[in-house]
Amino acid sequence: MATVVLGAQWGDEGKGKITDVLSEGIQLCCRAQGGHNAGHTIVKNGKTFDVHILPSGVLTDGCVNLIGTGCVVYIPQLFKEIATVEKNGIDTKDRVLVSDRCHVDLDLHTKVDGLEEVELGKGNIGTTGKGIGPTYSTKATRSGIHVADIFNKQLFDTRLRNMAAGFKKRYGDLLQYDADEEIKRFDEYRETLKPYVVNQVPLIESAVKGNVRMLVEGANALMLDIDNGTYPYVTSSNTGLGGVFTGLHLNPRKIKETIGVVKAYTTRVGSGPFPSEQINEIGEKLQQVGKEFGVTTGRKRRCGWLDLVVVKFSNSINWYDAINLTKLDILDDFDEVKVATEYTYEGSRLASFPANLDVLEKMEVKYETLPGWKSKTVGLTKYEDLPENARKYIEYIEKFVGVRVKYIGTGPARESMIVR
Ligand code: 2SA
Ligand code: GDP
Ligand code: MG
Repeated sequence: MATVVLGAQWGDEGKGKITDVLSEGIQLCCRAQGGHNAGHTIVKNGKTFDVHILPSGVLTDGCVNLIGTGCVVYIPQLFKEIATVEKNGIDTKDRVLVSDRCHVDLDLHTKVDGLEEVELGKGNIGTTGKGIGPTYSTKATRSGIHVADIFNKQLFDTRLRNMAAGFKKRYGDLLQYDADEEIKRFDEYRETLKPYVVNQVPLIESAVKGNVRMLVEGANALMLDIDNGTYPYVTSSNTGLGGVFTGLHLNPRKIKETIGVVKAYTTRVGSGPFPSEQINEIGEKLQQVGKEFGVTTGRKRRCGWLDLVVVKFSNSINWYDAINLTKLDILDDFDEVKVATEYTYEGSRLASFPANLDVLEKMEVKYETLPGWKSKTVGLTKYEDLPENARKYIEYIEKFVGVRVKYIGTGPARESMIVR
């Protein structure tokens, strides 16, 4: 049986923390999509770990971690993260697996990512610059490289050179890239990578048939989904429930619980629509108190009130069984808290989150104001111990979205969690 953890907003809701918490007793923790653009912070035994490509179950003894077929992998980052985890005394032997069908994110893709952003100028996406979009692009145009292809030198070298030649035609001298240098590095990876690579199909099939306890960790979040997010200001994979099935081919009837991770306010990194953004002292306070900096790029995250239209929209796509409300403690010192509950455009209420960027720009956002609680919730572990107004806030969310708030985060540490 599998538990699925998915981001319900624009990412950085705290998926890493809940994945780590739930990974106790889990036999297989999987990533289904995305690459090292993700940044998942886990605070365990007083130590802070940031993982980007490794699943967050890597810190849990006995838990095997799979980077699934739907992911794109930048091999140097994989080795770097394994080394960091090992240096902290965590044994990863036989506990990290990479699907041989994952696409390889090359230095070439990183360079192209940068060039695409420069070309977009003011209208840039604000990517993490990790080559994610170009890697998914070459996958879709069938000029990409599988992890499996790494082990056939002639095939790998030819495909890499062809890909580089294609981009060279497109960008000319703007593309400063040395194919020989990257090929040389892969000559070294070929042997070191081998023990990690698996054919995922029989692995997942036997895990499903054997009722192995599985946990799936979503990366990025629903509003960054290539199909359902704020296109084109999205990442290049399916970050919602759909991506779990293409990336991991689980049996859908074996999903025990889908958990939507919802931050108690909203953040976004990169460009694009953000209806409840507060470009004022409220936004600054959320940014500072919430320590909202990108884990991968160090960029300041944009901040605003919780947008329940967004959460409801993401629930319509991901079908959450439960919500993990995170970072409730960051709202401890507000006299009042607002939640966005409705969008109106040209005088009419919009039934759902709109696709059209023009509508998103012109529409009005309506807020409900709730009283703050002005007392510390940091580290609380019992629902009854929360101040009444904090409970009212949670119950308001629950009622609005129609999904039970089962887990509540009250601090970065894994212990700072209320389970209802
Ligand atoms: P990309 O690099 O092609 O995936 O960028 C496309 C958009 O997706 C956003 N994106 C993210 N948003 C939030 N968190 C992410 N991970 C890092 C973190 C981000 C960071 O955990 O903090 O360090 O800046 C992430 N990854 C991609 C990105 O901002 C673009 O809007
Ligand atoms: P992810 O990308 O969804 O895994 O989220 P990130 O790790 O990028 O960002 C979430 C940040 O909030 C991390 O620094 C976490 O340590 C921190 N965090 C998670 N849950 C809580 C919480 O309940 N309270 C506080 N104060 N911090 C939290
Ligand atoms: Mg993150």
